[in-house]
Amino acid sequence: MTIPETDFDPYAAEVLANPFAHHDALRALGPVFRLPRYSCYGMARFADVRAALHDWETFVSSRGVGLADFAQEEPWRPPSLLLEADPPLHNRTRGLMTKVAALPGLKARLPEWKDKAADLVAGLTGKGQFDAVPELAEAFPLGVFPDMIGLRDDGRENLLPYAMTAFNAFGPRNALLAQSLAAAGPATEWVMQACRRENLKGSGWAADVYAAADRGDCTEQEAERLVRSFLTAGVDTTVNGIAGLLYALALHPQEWQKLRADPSLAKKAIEETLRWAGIAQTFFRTTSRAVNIGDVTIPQGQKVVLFLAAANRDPDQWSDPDCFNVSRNASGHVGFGFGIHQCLGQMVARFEMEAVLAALLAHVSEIRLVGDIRRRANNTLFTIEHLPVEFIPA
Ligand code: OVM
Repeated sequence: MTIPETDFDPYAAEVLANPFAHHDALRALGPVFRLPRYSCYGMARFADVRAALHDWETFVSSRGVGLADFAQEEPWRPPSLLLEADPPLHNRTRGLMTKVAALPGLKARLPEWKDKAADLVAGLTGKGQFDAVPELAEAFPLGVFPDMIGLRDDGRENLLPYAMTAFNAFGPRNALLAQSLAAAGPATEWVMQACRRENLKGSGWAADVYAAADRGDCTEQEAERLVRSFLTAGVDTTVNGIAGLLYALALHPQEWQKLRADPSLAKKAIEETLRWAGIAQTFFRTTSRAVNIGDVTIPQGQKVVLFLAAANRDPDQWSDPDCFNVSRNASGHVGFGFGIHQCLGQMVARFEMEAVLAALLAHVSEIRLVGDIRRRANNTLFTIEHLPVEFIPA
């Protein structure tokens, strides 16, 4: 059978502004389709996206998890030793980083994070209208994450522009990428320098990575690049997780009141946000061999774009998938990916969202959307740049 083709452009401005409007059509094409515009294949159904993420031997990461094929073109930065690596290298780096980011150390920080979130939210409650992106969604992660890493104090404003570039770089070489590369040159250089042992604090996750190098689990150069993974993946993603949570709750006042009436739904509400918000829209894999999907074949050496956000709203997997429902069991979503590359920092993201949500439940009775949200176009992330709200005191 011939593979369905579509002239759909995932990176058209109008699509980046509202990707969900196009996902029904993508899922309807079949388990796999071709996007001749980008000389790649795509999958948008939950079962197929999940199966591809699971099969890391066929759908490899070492040729890049964006459109660029590292076997054909030079990556924009030295490849990540985690994200853009396959076993056996990936097993070693992932094992080391999993220990650094282990749950007990993270749990120990939660009380302090909750205090910090409560202070921030209390300061914003009853003060009238404000932009919840800079004042909360950015302020909170920037207030806790760089300190946990042990990052230098000066220059932290470079983290967000750098991350925007990194996520744009998973897409095509379009105007968005060109603009962010041009704008973020110094930010990228700052991040590279900030990852060096001599520029980091003596304690924190970065110091723990260098301790692994001292034990011989990785080289000094590898440690530097692994610290870079924390800084690339850990900031903009959680900013948009928190922004997505605030937006979802502001947009669905009845869901917010359900949560207030039963705060034990908090964890479910966070998982539902991760499913519904579509923060990481897409990631790619490259086929290491020809692979049959149903009655069609993807040849070897092909880029495949996995529409994670479409999978997370597949009606064959989720009932009433576009509906944000805090009492839904959203576990099993692929918002953090799936399989051996599933987000290493997912518990950091959940704990940050939990701290913010607990603060909202303690201080706020109503989250009022008082204007239009604005998004910042990005080739991978579905971002919120401006979220005008008012917090009514409890
Ligand atoms: C990395 C990394 C990991 C996950 C996401 C990501 C830019 C980067 O290892 O550099 O997004």
